[in-house]
Amino acid sequence: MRGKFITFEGGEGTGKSTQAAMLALRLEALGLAVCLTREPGGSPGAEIIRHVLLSGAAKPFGPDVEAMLFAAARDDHVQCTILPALNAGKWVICDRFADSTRVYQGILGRVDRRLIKGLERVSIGDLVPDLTLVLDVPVELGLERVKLRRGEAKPDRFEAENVEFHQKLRDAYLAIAAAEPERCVVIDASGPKEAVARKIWNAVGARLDPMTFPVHGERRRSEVGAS
Ligand code: T5A
Repeated sequence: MRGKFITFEGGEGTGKSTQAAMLALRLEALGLAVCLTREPGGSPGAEIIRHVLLSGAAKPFGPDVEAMLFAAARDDHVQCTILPALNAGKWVICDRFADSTRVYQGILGRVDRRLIKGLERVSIGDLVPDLTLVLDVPVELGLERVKLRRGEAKPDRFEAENVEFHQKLRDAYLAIAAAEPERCVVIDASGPKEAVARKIWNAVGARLDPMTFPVHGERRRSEVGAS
């Protein structure tokens, strides 16, 4: 049986990486096989492109080229990591996916919609997430969290943009979620980590019902509790 594909989306510091890891643990506790991955990156080739993008080395070439590089990374990631895992029956949890290109390059970078669509067609084909969790926090809170975590280190290519950029980012994600309610759930991620994790678990349960997914390992549903 094909696995399930869950993506986490949202602006900087909304807690995507934290919550993706917490969800992975919770699914594993049910005995499910999980592949936790991220973009840009998630495969050896894509991790090399990640470095080029986040260092800012590609910025002088403009948003069109950045969009092409994100798509090239995604193509490698889909072929080498995501599809093999789904075909093996794993639950794939991906920290950012195609919505990030739609928002950062398409809406913020003003890359032509036809180019974004064409790149999606080439890089993901008909692969659509079963569920996209859009983590939402006020911009100032997200940036504060990122700043706290960064300490004295330099902000990356996108963290360095101004507050207006991040507000547009937030609005764009909410617009995608409103346009595709069958795929997306918006999660208010401004509370403590555990409270956010509970909201996510409820959304995953309501949409994908992991408790009924066949378990191939030794642990059975009755053994893991359902708190
Ligand atoms: N990008 C990516 C594009 O432009 N186009 C694309 O197609 C793709 C795929 C990726 C960058 O690339 C851009 C978008 C990004 O700018 P990244 O380094 O992978 O860069 O960074 P992000 O994905 O933006 O992730 P961040 O690490 O900035 O934010 P997260 O993952 O949302 O947040 P997280 O979990 O790392 O948490 C940040 C800090 O907050 C704390 C955490 O402990 C951590 O210190 N935290 C909380 N604190 C209090 N309460 C909570 N509920 C908290 N949750 C987390």
